[in-house]
Formats: sequence, C-alpha cells, structure tokens
Amino acid sequence: MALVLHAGSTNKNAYKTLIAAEYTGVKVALAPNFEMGVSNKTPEFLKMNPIGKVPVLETPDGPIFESNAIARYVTRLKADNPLYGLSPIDYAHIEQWIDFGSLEIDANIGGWLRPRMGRAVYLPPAEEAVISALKRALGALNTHLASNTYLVGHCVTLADIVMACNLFMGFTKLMTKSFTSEFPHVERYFWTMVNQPNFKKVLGEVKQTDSVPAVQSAKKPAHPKEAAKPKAKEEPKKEAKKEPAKPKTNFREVAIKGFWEMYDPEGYSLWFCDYKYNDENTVSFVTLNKVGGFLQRMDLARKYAFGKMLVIGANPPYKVKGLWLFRGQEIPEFVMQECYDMELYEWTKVDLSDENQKERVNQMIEDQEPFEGEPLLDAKCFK
Ligand SMILES: N[C@@H](CCC(=O)N[C@@H](CS)C(=O)NCC(=O)O)C(=O)O
Repeated sequence: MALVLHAGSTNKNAYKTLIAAEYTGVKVALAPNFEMGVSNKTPEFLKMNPIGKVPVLETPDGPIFESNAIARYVTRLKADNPLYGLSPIDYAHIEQWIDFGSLEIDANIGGWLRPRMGRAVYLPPAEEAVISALKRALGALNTHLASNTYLVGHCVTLADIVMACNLFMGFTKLMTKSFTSEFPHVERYFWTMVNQPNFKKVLGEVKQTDSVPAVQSAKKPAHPKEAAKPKAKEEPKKEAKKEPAKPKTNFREVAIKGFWEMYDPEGYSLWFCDYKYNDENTVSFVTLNKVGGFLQRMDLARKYAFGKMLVIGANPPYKVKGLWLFRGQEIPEFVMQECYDMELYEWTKVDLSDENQKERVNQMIEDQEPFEGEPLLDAKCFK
C-alpha cells in the first residue's frame, strides 16, 4: 500500500519526498483530488497538521508534517540507505546541506518570490536584501560544487534532493540565465540533478525561467508613482513632489490628450534622457536617491522645464530614463552648466513626426507598466 502524501502535484516540498521515494523504492502516492486552500483547511487535515500547511504524509504510525522530516522518514524506511550517507560525518554533512538548502537558499528564494506573487508586501529594499543573501548562499554553494559533483560523497544523497528541489523554485520562477551564470557550478549541478532519471520521473522536463515575474499590483504597497500633469505652456510651480497615482482609466484620453493640445512645439522642445552608467545602479534606494538628487538640482530650471524620470527593472542594475520638456528648442545652456547630472545622461530630442517616439512620450507621462518590457521601480515627476 502506498503512503499518502497530501499536497498539490506541483509542490516542490512534496517533490523532495517523491524523489526520495523513487530512490528508496517506497511507494508514495499523492492524495487524490487534493485542492490547495480547501483540502488543507478541513478539520481532518488540521488534525494531521495544526498549521494547515502541506505537505503532510500519512503513515501507519500517524501523520508527519514538515517536508524535510517527511523526506527523512521515507529515506530511513530502507536500512543503510545510501541517500543518508555511509558514515557519521557523511550523515552530518547531509544534515548540514539540508539545513543550508532550507535556511539559506529556500528562505531567500521564498522571500523574493512571495511578494512578487502578491503573497506578501513588496518592498524594494527588502527584495534587495533577500537577493543579496541568496547570492551569498549561491556563492558559497558554487565554491563547494567547484570541486564536488554532489554535495556529500560520490553519489546522490538526500541533501542533493532537498537542495535541487529548493533550487527548482529559483530556476523555474526567478533566476534567469543571466542571474545564474554568475554561479556556473550551481548551474551544472542543478541541471545534472534534475536530469537524473529518478528526478525526471517526478519533475519532468525542467525549463529555466526567462524573466522575473512582475510584482502583482494588488498587494503592492503605497509606492506612489506620480501622475504627470501636462504643463506645456504654464509656468511650472514647484520642485519635484509626489502625488498619488491617478487611476489609469481615461488618463490617456484626458491628460495625455490635454498635454498634446496644450503643447506648443515652437516654444518648447521635448527630450529623452538615458542614464549613461546604468551598470552602476545595483542598489535600488541608491538609484532612487540619485534620481531624487537630480530632480532637486534641477530646481534652478523649474521655470523652464517639466520632467518625468523612470527607474526601470525588476532587478538590478536598474535603468534610469526620462522625458523632459524645456522652454526653447535647445536644452537651456545654464542648465547644462549648472546641473552636473546633465552630462551623466544621453540627451535625444524627441522627433514628433515619429509616431513611435510620440507613443514613448505618452508611455513615460503615463508611467506605463511594463515600460519597454520591464516593471517600474519608481516614477518621479518634476514640475
Ligand atoms: N516548512 C514547511 C513549509 C510548508 C509550506 O509553506 N507549505 C505551503 C505550500 S508550499 C502551504 O501549505 N501554504 C498554505 C498556507 O500557508 O496556508 C515544509 O517544508 O513543509
């Protein structure tokens, strides 16, 4: 009789047990008709796991929760299982890597993924902290794997199963090739593991994600991006100031149409700016401060300019791009001379006869997201 594992069929924590069961020759079957959020909230389920989380394994001796504990149990059903190492020191190292995989890898992948899926509050500095902790852990793992095919000894152990299942979430949901290429031994290790026949039976064909999911807006915290107000012929009033985002409905209809109606192409010119050193924008709040500083220094031009600055990207390095309206056909000379930030940007005059450029202006005014295929970290308005 198969042991029954309560979990959805795509749960990476359940994969740990299913793969260990393949290696061990133990029969484990997923509970039929399991429905996440329903089956695990029933009184019967809560008797097996009072926190109501999956996976849970039913055994003849009672239920077990916590995926690592379940995988250990299944592994120990076979005496002298090589998955558990051949000596006390191997055993200790297997436990070491199981803990490392759970606490240093999985916890940070989860801390990165949950806010992006709308399951926790998204805060850019918090995301940076988990990505940086994850990179630190992957760096250490990479160093170990530079001279080891497996985590412990010379064959697959439970440590590899747990580690690969934890990495699975990262590789399939968050860590693009450009992210993982910094850790070539981890890449080699992951692909070797998931292509082992016993892994493949459970995981099927694994494909690396080619993008980081955009933050689900429902739970995005107050992170107001300013709605631009067209000011073509008016005197701009104040320095950069935050306003709550306006609903996008009819924004294009009303505000953007209004902008073009008021825009005086003889008296003003529009310019795109592109930060020349985006590679340096590796820390979100430093990048945001840099843009904030630029807007403050542009205070001297507030009678002559209106601007919109976008900080773009799901991950560092962030791109900084902007749109500026200056009085006259050229960027005023004194702005070029007085505001040193100006030379940090590439300036391109908007060609209004080009519909694509005009559309890009609209998108920048509107804080369109995704912008050029990427989410916005922030949008700042100068007026
Ligand atoms: N440390 C637990 C984590 C279990 C866990 O977080 N399970 C998630 C699904 S992967 C869950 O059941 N969430 C439902 C809930 O939070 O109510 C383990 O490894 O089993």
